[in-house]
Amino acid sequence: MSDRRHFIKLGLAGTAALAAGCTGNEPLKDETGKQVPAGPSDQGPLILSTWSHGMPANAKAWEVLTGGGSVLDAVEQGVGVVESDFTNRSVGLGGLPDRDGHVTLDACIQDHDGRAGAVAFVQQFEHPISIARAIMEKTPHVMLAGDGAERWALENGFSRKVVDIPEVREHWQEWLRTSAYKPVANIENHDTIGMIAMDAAGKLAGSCTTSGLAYKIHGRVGDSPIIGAGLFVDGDAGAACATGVGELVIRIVGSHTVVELMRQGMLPEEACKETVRRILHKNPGIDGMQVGFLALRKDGAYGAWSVYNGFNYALRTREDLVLMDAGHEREWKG
Ligand code: SD4
Repeated sequence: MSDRRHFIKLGLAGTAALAAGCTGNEPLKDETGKQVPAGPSDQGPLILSTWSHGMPANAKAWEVLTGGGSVLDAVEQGVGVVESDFTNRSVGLGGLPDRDGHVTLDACIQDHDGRAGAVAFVQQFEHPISIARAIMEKTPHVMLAGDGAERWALENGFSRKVVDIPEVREHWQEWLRTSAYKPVANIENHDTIGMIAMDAAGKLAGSCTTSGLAYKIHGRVGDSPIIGAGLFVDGDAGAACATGVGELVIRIVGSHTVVELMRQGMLPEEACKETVRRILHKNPGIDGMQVGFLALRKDGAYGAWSVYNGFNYALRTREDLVLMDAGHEREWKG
């Protein structure tokens, strides 16, 4: 299925609808009416991002790529749009805080050749994804965390940004009344952005950025800044990113697993499905915890799969501009 080519023509109506906040496009469907993630695309750049906030992120990444930027520039600046959207409660400084009331951010980036940068547990920076890239390009390390990462960022041209959002504070104060902690990611709209992209020459890159699970223990780091867990890119095989309860993803090094399965010949959707099934096999008791994977094979084939319904992803190619529903293992009934 995923080897077939399905294109949606992006006409003026679609563009206008996108500006108005929706695509106006029908999802890609096969002859039985089933929605299909399709590829490969030999039509030029291809950008995939998790969730509906992937639409504006993809738009920016597309602008960067078609304006002559590199695929690494595209995945950095693409997710940067969502980091700067302070109405977003799961990415960037507008995110929900940890149980002590601090918004702590995680991000990582990786290029075609596997070079990688990551930042974890940082506060008061608008663009953790750009700090991650700077760590990759300017240090001999892959990841910096906490105070040290903040100090390094300040010494390397990044500035603090303090954002106080009354709605977020009230939400946290409300949470404090019970302090009940049950991470039901995505079902509660707590949605990381992961982006994986390919340029016209077939070069891959990926990025991932999040404020992490709401009301986590102060100091907790999820999968999103961990290369191999929240994101993995290997230009020889493909790229993958993850969203959902990070602990479940870290334990099986999820994104790396997806890429390795594609390397062994699986279609992207099959690789995501197999990885989701491995999580369910290892954690039979999970209830309501979402995990989703999004994958791009080196030839442009792509696919996604999640534990529960509700996970969607944004696709941008020359002809496609659409939000797709991922396939899933289980129905979430709320
Ligand atoms: C985390 N994976 O911190 C992130 C949260 C997330 O959709 O992706 N939510 O565990």
